[in-house]
Amino acid sequence: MAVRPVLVLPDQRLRAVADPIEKIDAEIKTLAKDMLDTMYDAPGIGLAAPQVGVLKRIVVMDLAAEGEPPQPLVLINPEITRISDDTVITEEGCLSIPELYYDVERPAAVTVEYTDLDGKHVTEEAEGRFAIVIQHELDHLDGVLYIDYLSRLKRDRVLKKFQKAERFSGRKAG
Ligand code: GNR
Ligand code: NI
Repeated sequence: MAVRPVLVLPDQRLRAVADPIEKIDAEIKTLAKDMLDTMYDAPGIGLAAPQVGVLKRIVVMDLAAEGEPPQPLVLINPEITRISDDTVITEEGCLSIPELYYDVERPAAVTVEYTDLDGKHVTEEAEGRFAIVIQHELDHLDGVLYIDYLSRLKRDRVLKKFQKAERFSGRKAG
C-alpha cells in the first residue's frame, strides 16, 4: 500500500502534456498499483498519473457502486477515438481542485482505446458516468482541467482561490 501525494492547483505539473508509455515494466506496474491505492484513499473514482507528479499517459478508475466489489481499471496510452454528438451536463469534481464542484457539458458517449496492464489492446464503448470520467482523466494527460470548460469568470475565481491558498501555505509556486 503506497499512497502518493496528490498535486493541487496551481501546481504547473498539472498543465503538462504527459508522455506515452513505451514499455509496461515493473516501474509502470508499481505506479499503477500506487495510483489505485492513492485513488481509493482519497477517495476518488479516477486518477491520472500527472496528479501524482508522473508525466506519463496512464490513468486508473473504479466506477463500482458502494457496496459492490471493486472494479479497478488501468488504462495505458488511452485515446478517445469517437465522441457522440449528444452531450450531457454533469457536476464534476477533481482531487487536484479540492472541495469544488461545477457543472460541465461533455459528449454523452465515447469510444476509448487503450493498452491494459497485460499489454493487451482494448476498445471500449463508454456512456454514463464511465464516459464522463474517461474524458476527465484523459484531459489530465494533456494538461487540461475541467475548470477550463467553465466561463472565464468562474475559472479565474477558482484559480485565484488556489493561488491565494498557496501564498498562505508558503509553498513554492509550481
Ligand atoms: O473522484 C472524482 N470524481 C469525479 C466526479 C465527476 C467527474 C469526474 C470525477 S474524477 C474525480 C477524481 C479526479 O480528480 N480524477 O482526475
Ligand atoms: Ni481530476
